[in-house]
Amino acid sequence: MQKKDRYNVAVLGATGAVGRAMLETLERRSFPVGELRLLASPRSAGQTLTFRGEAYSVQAAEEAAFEGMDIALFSAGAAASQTFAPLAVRRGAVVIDNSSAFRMHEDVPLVVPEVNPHAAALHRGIIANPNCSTIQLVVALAPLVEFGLEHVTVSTYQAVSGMGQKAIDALMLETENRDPQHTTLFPVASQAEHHRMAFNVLPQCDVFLDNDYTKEEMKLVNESRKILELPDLRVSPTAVRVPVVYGHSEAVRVRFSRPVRAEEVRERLQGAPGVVVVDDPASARYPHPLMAAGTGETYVGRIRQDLGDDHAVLMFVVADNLLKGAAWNAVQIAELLIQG
Ligand code: NAP
Ligand code: 3JN
Repeated sequence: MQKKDRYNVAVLGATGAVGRAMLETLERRSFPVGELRLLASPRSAGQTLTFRGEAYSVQAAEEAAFEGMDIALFSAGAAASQTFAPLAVRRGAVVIDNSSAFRMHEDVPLVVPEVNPHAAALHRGIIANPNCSTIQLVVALAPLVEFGLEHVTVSTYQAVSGMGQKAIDALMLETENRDPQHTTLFPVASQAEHHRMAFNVLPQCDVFLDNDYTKEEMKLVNESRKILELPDLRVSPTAVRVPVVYGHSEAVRVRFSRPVRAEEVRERLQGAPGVVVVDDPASARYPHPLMAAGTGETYVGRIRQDLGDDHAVLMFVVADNLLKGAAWNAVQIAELLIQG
């Protein structure tokens, strides 16, 4: 991208959970924003959002809104991305897309800056941001590739904020409701029906596919392989929703092609980009969602040997799904672009 003092930025989905986190992240990073355009559906047109103490009016998304924009940060779902990304590119913007719309397209880089920053330079107008569960998984796995990654078994514990602002509001209402069976229904495009989230654990994130895995589980498989450039990596996922507001957790078993000690894994992860090792069980120091919430790091702990297999190590991986899992990763990509 051509070097400038300031870059014009459009945020599509600005009124949503991820969009708002993007604005906060741009502000926190002092990103050199010139003109800022906040876009959403026509429902939000005229609504006001604040950026660097200034009020901005939200506009309904349309092609002309991308004219003159250098960077367009998208978080309005896959359908809106399919519609607007080609239009934004046509108007000259580079799109950093948080949806699944283009992630597996061969000519679209899927980027986690700590893992494959080189891929960003190969873009043809669109760069995809991976799924939140995938991002924190690959941040923790990438430093271990040199040990010969063979098979990753991962169970997620995903916060409800992964389903958007309406899901957060619904969890709050359910938690306050005295009827233990009460379910607050909210519209989620991907979920035809859902159960009460408060005081519950649901082995479903996104819709089920013909192979009995959920779409979220298959994102973990396919996106991890693409980012790590390991097309044959075996990944066995289970994605689970828990009544946590911010922060996805993952119990991960990694099997290597040779014997690897837990201590080797701990040493390799210490100081790895974007990773914070928190692993002192005797003092109850291990990662948990409240530790990660509001931060951009990926926390790894409970690193221990598989009792039955000297090729395998277990660990617990936690990150803020709206920051490292979405907004911060997207802004990191934008920072890569402007660094040239
Ligand atoms: P959300 O809180 O429900 O917000 C959705 C946003 O998209 C709102 O600003 C909404 O505008 C806007 N929108 C919806 N349909 C639109 C349309 N047709 N045209 C223009 N704007 C439209 O959801 P969220 O949690 O922020 O997530 C939004 C999307 O980001 C998800 O669908 C997903 O694709 C992606 N996401 C990715 C990750 C990740 O893993 N990297 C994590 C979470 C989300 P209104 O307010 O006007 O309705
Ligand atoms: O459920 C979660 O915790 C993460 C959800 C991500 C999500 C939600 C709706 C649509 C996505 C995504 O990023 O994969 C999508 C989508 O774009 O398909």
